[in-house]
Amino acid sequence: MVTQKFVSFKIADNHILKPVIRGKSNRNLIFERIISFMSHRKLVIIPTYNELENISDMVQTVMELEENFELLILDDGSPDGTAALVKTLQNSFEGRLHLIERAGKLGLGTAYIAGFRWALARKYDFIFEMDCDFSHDPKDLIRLYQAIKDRSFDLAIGSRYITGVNVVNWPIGRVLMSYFASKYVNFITGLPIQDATAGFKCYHRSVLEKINLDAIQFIGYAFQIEMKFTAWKLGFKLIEVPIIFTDRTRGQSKMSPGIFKEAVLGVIWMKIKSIISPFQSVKSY
Ligand SMILES: Nc1nc2c(ncn2[C@@H]2O[C@H](COP(=O)(O)OP(=O)(O)OP(=O)(O)O)[C@@H](O)[C@H]2O)c(=O)[nH]1
Ligand SMILES: [Mg+2]
Repeated sequence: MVTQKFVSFKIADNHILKPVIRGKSNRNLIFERIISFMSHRKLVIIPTYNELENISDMVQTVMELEENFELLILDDGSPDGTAALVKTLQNSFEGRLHLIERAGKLGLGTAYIAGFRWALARKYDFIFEMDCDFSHDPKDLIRLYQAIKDRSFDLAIGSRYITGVNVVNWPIGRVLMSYFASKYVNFITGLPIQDATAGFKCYHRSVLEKINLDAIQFIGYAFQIEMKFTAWKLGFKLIEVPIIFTDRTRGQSKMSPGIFKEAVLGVIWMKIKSIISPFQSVKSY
């Protein structure tokens, strides 16, 4: 026999096998658990702006991974024709490669918010954030998923700083800036995460359902901090998974001084806001 706790875990975790019949044998439940893992729907969201040199390899690499990932490319009208190439690739990966096109460059944060809404409306279970420039190794998607698939944690963060400093080919100034940005975030907000600006993540859908996406206000690195801070304040469990981050070898960086300034001031604003009006969750789907 199994405990009540395990039965309720099954009900909460699986959309397809509901309802779970109480009092089943251990063997049946182990079997159902395996089916449950296999039936998890996983969507990787990749925002793109002028990623023509990377997009084809990226799509191919994700599609060939052992886990069954779907991809949502969120392109902001890239002048280099990234979206047109995605449309061509869709013929080879029907049903697994999705595309949202926006008219102009509206920023990383709003692109992800649009992607999260799309994913929630379509009942994906695990929703990933990843860059298109191969700074994040697509193979690590599997490790992020494995870190939270049994639901001991709710949000997995691919972390450059949990085991030393794992950054390849960044100038030392950029590494120091990124490393101390996380220390600054820890100091101001108390967020217990070593890599606060990390943009390689896996959310269980429950996190995105509870966060009031309308209230997320930042678009660059501050967006990444704001999402982690909000999830943590709402009581979700975060885990850092060590990754090696490699600087892009193809295409142009979109990092700008404005993004940096938003992060520095945004962190202080986030902390003040959390004191004067504590976070409220929403159930929007
Ligand atoms: N849709 C959309 N995607 C964006 C925008 N800005 C950046 N991106 C994408 O977001 C991801 C991260 O952007 P990067 O240029 O690599 O920025 P970064 O990772 O902060 O900086 P570097 O690694 O130094 O280049 C990439 O896939 C970009 O194409 C934007 O305004 N809209
Ligand atoms: Mg990058």
